[in-house]
This record gives sequence, structure tokens and C-alpha cells, in this order.
Amino acid sequence: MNGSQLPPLLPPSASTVSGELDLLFAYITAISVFFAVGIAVALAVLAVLYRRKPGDGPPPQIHGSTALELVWTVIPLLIVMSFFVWGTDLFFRMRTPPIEPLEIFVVGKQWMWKIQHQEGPREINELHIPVGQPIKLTMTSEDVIHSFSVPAFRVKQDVLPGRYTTMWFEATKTGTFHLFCTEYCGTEHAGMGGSIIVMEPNEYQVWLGGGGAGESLTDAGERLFGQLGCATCHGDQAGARGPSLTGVYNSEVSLAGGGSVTADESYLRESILEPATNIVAGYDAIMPTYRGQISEEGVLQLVAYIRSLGDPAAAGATGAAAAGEAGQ
Ligand code: HEC
Ligand SMILES: [Cu+2]
Repeated sequence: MNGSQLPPLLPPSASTVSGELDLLFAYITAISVFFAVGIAVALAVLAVLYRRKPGDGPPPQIHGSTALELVWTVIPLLIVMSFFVWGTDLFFRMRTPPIEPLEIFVVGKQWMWKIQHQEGPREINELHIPVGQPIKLTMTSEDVIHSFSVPAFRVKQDVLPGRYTTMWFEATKTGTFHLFCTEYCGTEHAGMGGSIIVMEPNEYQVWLGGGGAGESLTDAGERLFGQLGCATCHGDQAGARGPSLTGVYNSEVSLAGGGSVTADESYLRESILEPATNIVAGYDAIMPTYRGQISEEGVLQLVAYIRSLGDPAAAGATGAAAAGEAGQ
């Protein structure tokens, strides 16, 4: 009997934040509509009720009321503060990935999404993930600015050339959801989409194994490290021309110009593509630039390999988590 179906008002709600985000959106919309309509109606009704009638003189003049001023200042302040506190709290939770998410790497280019899983499989315009597990994406672009958007998860993050951006989400439903590029990026921007395929964890394991691509991201990075001759300078032997890369990930690196930086993914990427930008204290600027010789996917593989060489902060984090548990 119900032949014609209206398009849904909202996309499906399929992540740990989507329900709460919709609720916050509805809350802000409801309050805005309530006041917009209320004020418009009050204005019309009062204009009619208190219009000047024949024989009326000038009305009594009112010269301010502190009580009234306080009421119309404090109540709106409390209302907008509730938007702010709830919105900020949700924003921080949406920006901060939980400990030990499943990490996946994304490279955008005109006009496709290239995706690499840690365990090896790669895919284009499709992202297979397990349900009920936090996923962290580390993303970059080979050309212009793109934006990775999954409406069903209520997440969106710009993907920029020359640097890494990250985002995280956790799917709560299995199924296939739309992926869009939401930054106009040229002629075929509209076609730069794909699907997120959310699977049961055991199905995802089968999918990973069945990908046929045996080489993991770390192994691919190790192979590149050998092929590009990085090991000739970073060989870990005494008197090597370059610093040891073991344990460098997430450590504080002292720079030749003074100061220090945390060796995160972006720093490692920059060290490979623009070695002259930050020179490690105690070393000469002899490292050649690899810009133009390695694709962004290759750089992600090298970064994954360098990360696998040890991470002092991860050891610290596990220690802190263990201490926290012991304290409870
Ligand atoms: C000719 C020798 C040489 C080669 C080849 C070389 N490097 Fe370097 N690398 C250095 C030197 C010297 C430094 C320290 C000075 C600096 O920061 O530029 C360095 C610094 C680094 C750093 C920063 C390390 C830290 O402690 O902060 C990284 C990461 C790195 N190299 C990665 C690589 C990778 C990956 C390759 C291969 C694609 C490579 N290097 C090839 C000499 C080399
Ligand atoms: Cu795009």
C-alpha cells in the first residue's frame, strides 16, 4: 500500500558516535527552532495586542531593569554553554583514538582512494573493516586536497598533500556504507567514492588472509629500506654515517639547531622526503632527499617499518595502563 518511499532524512547510523551526534544535532536544532518560532510569534502577537488604539497617549517609558537584563543574559548563556560543553566533549572523543586501534593507511589521489592494511592486503575505493573495533586511518594525498567522509559513521577528515592527517571510528553494524570525497578535487571529484564494508571480525580475518598479498606493510617497508640503500647509512653499526633508527619512533629527537621534536609519523615522513628540514644533532646533512623517488604508499611502508623497530612510548603507555589497572 505504501508505494512511494520518501528518501531518509539522515544516513544510516552505524558508528559509536553517530547516535549521540544526531542527538546533539537534534537538541541544537530543537532549541533554535523553539526560539526562532517563539520570538517571531511573540513579535506578531504583541504588535497586534499592544498596538496604539484611538485616543491612546504615549506609553509609560521604561528605563531599564537589572532583573530583566540578568534573566535574558544568564538563560541564553546557560543554553549556549550546554551546546559548547556537549559539543566539545563529543569532539574530543571523536578526535582521540582509543589505545591500540586497528591501523589502516589511506592515500588519496585524483580520483581514487588507495588503501593498505597492516597485514598486507591493498584495495582501491573499498575499505574492509571488522565491526566493533576502533579503526584509525592515517591519510595523505598524492596531489590535491581531498576529504575522506563516511556519512553513516558521521566522520569526515581532510586529506592533505605533504602531511598526514588521522581519523578514527568504530562501526557498530555490519553492511556496506558509502564513502565520499567531500573536497572538490577536479573533474571527476563526484566519482571519487567507494564503499566501507563492515564485516564480522572472523569474516574480516578470512578476508585478510584471502587477499593473496602475502607481504605485510612492515615487510614491504623493510624491502624498500634495503632497495633504496637506507641501510648503508642507518645500519646500526658503530661509526655509521646516519643515526640508528631503532627506537626512534615516538622518541624525542634533539636537533642540530637546538630544540627537539617528537619523532611521530609526520616527522619520519619529512625526514625521508625533506631531510634538510630537521637535522639530527651530531650528524651531518648528508642524507639525500627521496622526494620523487618513493610514492606516498612507499613512504607509509618505510614509516611502518621504522615504527616496527621499536617504540619507547608504547612501552611507557602499556606500563601506565598497567599501573592504572593496578590502582583500581
Ligand atoms: C648517505 C647516508 C644516508 C642514507 C642513504 C639515508 N640516510 Fe637517513 N639519515 C642520514 C643522516 C646523516 C641523518 C641525520 C641527519 C639528518 O637528520 O639529516 C639521517 C636521518 C634520518 C632520519 C631521522 C632519524 C632521527 O633520528 O631523527 C630518518 C627517519 C631517516 N634518516 C630515514 C632514512 C631512510 C628511510 C632512508 C632510505 C630511504 C635513509 N634515511 C637513507 C643519512 C642517510
Ligand atoms: Cu577527492
